[in-house]
Amino acid sequence: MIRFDSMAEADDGRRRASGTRAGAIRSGRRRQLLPGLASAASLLGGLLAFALAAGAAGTASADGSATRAPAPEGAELYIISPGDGDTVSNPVTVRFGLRGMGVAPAGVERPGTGHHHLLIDTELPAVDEPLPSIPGKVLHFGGGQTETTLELPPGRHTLQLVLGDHNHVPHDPPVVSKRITITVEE
Ligand SMILES: [Cu+2]
Repeated sequence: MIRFDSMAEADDGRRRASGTRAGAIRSGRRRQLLPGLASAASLLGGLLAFALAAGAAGTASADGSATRAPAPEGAELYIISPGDGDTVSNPVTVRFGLRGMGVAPAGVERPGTGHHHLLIDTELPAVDEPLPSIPGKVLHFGGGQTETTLELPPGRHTLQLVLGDHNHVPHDPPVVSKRITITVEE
């Protein structure tokens, strides 16, 4: 775990220092070399970026709520697969769909972009502050990922996507997918 932590910090530092494009390329290359470690480090990097963003006082406006990035009209977020009502088995691959906006890693401020958050068996959190990070419940994809693979307990589960801006704050208006229900079989 210590090794993961130090890799994540290094990854986060590089990403902030060198800009996203170079960071993304480097991160892509490392992913090929060390698939398991790289994805864990990338996830932790996203969580660290979230912690940094949540701790940055500069992101809050005078009334205490975070500044929200505008969402382009007609932006649409949806779960490509699985489908609503599907019965699936583990591992469950969830593919994220986005129309009318682009995906950018956390920390990158670019109009009309954001990164994905997956809500598992969870109501939509407050949309005027950074989305929380709750293992197994509220997942951040701060590396700009557009799919993930989950291991879920057997039974019914809900999945919903919400886009967050560079500070993990939902856009205005919030870009949220339909909440789907799936059944995971034993
Ligand atoms: Cu986030």
